Amino acid sequence: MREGRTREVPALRELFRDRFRIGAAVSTRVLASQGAFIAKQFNSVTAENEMKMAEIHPAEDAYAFEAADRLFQFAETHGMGVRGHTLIWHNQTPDWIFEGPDGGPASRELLIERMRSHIRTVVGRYRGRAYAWDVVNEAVEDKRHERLRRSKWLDLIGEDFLRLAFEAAHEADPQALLFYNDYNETDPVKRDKIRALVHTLLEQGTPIHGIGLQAHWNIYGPSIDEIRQAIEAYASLGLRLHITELDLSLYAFEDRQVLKGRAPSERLAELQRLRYEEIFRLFLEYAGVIDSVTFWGVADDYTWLDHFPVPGRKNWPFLFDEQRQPKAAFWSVAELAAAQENRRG
Ligand code: HAH
Repeated sequence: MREGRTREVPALRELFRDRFRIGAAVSTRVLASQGAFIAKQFNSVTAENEMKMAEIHPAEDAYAFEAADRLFQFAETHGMGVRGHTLIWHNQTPDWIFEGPDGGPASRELLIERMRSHIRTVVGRYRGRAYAWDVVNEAVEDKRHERLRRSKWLDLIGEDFLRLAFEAAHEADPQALLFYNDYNETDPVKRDKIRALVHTLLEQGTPIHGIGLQAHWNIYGPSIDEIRQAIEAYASLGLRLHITELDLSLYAFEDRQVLKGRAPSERLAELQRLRYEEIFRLFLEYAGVIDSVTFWGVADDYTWLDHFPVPGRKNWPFLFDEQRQPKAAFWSVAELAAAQENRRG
């Protein structure tokens, strides 16, 4: 397979059909303008923001389901699955849920009841239609010597907020696969904390079925060896793995240089191609435990990385360029999938 304008562009969803779903994080805006492209390339979608609690449940007695309804509708029209993201998180969560009737913090009982009610309502509405949910997002602390991230969920409910959230989700949709999702998931110290947390949840009989590796990586790291060790560590719990938010930044994490508006240099593009190739080779090797690989966006015209962690730092993290044309990295990944498919016969 060679780069070229005349050659027909294969679909990722077909190339990986027998191995894992290929997903993209989207908004209803992106669906409206790029729907045909997304439906051709991907067979899973995730709402980048529109199903987060602050958006879907802005006030105690108000839900805003329109965007999520449209996402499910789009997915079903095009034979795609939906990964629900996310139920319980410390970010993009509305203040009202943590506030008591007297203006002080909500009591443990009240917060548990609100959490259950949120999960029952959202998961229940799409019962049988989301193949997986990120039930709890990013509850593990990055600092080496602390285990759980401090958050209002932890402060007001205590550690069992995680188990309670998974139980509520399981009740609302017994078919859905329930995930714990986190970033810096290949860092050995955080990896072991994530594994220990999920192990404890399993020991308590919590209905948890998988671990989501966000995979916000860059062209310099993490190494394939670190990624492999994380996959092995999580899979050894007997759980399914989803790659939930893949993007490959062209910068080291907090690099302050800005390649403003210009296309990346050939050197960076080539590094990115090589990284995508080795990463997908590894995913294919672990296709027995990885069920789904979702990119945190569609193409280089829009990515959250343009604003994070360095505001105004344009990034090009995907397999498709700003015109949605396949990049060299796309062709390498496609070639890899096709070659393995041939070998398998
Ligand atoms: C993710 N956090 C979230 O899960 C997702 O919902 C959001 O749209 C973007 C990224 C990642 C993250 C990070 O990589 C570093 C620090 C904080 C959060």
